[in-house]
Amino acid sequence: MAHAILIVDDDIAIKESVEEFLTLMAYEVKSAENAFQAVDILKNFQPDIVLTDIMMQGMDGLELTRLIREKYDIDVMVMTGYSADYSYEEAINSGASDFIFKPFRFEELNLRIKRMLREAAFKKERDKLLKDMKKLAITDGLTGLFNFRQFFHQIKQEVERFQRYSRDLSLLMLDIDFFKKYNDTWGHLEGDKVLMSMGMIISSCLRSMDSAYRYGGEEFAVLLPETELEEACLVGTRIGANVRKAIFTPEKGVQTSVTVSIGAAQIISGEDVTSFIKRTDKALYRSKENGRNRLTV
Ligand code: GH3
Ligand code: MG
Ligand code: MG
Ligand code: MG
Repeated sequence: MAHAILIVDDDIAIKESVEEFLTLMAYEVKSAENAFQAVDILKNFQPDIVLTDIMMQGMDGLELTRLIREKYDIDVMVMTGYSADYSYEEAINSGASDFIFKPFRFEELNLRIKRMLREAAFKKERDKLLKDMKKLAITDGLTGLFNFRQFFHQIKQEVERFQRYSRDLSLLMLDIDFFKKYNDTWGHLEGDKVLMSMGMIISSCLRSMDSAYRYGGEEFAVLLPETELEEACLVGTRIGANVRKAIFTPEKGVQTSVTVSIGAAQIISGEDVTSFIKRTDKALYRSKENGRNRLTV
């Protein structure tokens, strides 16, 4: 798709000649005779680049540049005559990406535009990569839940909130029952499918503030901010019931299911992250001891 450029210049001769040249270079071109007109056009049309004159009646090009950079992710190149008082520094400080002196050769303008487009594409790719990597760093690859690292990051923050503002905080720890046997019977890959489903089941039971983590191999944690123990137990019970209901088909003709043991706890005053986790883990251990497939506080 053609890149789009908006030209803003109150000198009609310049505006038209630049417009003609850039159209010839296969850009999609629009033009405005002043900054107000440009602002109006930008409401419905966002080009890749705005090429603006500086000295214009009413609103000058630097003000227009600031306005564009505030509102849109559009690169701006400013054009100005040698005799004008505006400096390169002023233009850059206003948010312009580049600066060109009039009169310029079209060849130079085109090279500068191409460089801006290249840099914009590179920046876009870099930003996306950074965003993907940030997500990857906190996500468990198998279940799509948050990972162990993120669990500690988040629980530390929540416990701090509790210590400072006494906000309620509850925690669930879950461990699949006899999962080693499931793997031994149906194979590790089938076990992985159960873990993936666990991710979906747990997520589907959460409220908007809650967050779920793969704590370890087949162990999960759910953080429930602003939640008292009783409410946390309801969430946990719902997860346990939905796990029981899920049907797995590890082999043709075979239908099976799994159960999960859950420990629940609400943070109490004076407790730190470690003891809060330990206490929840103990509740989970009691669920295991008392026959599994249950929730214990
Ligand atoms: P229980 O918890 O009821 O006491 O019994 P269990 O058999 O589940 O015991 P435990 O929690 O100690 O077992 C963990 C098992 O989970 C061991 C391993 O085979 C399995 N496991 C851990 N991580 C993964 C994984 O990423 N994929 C698969 N398929 N299995 C895993
Ligand atoms: Mg002018
Ligand atoms: Mg385990
Ligand atoms: Mg287990």
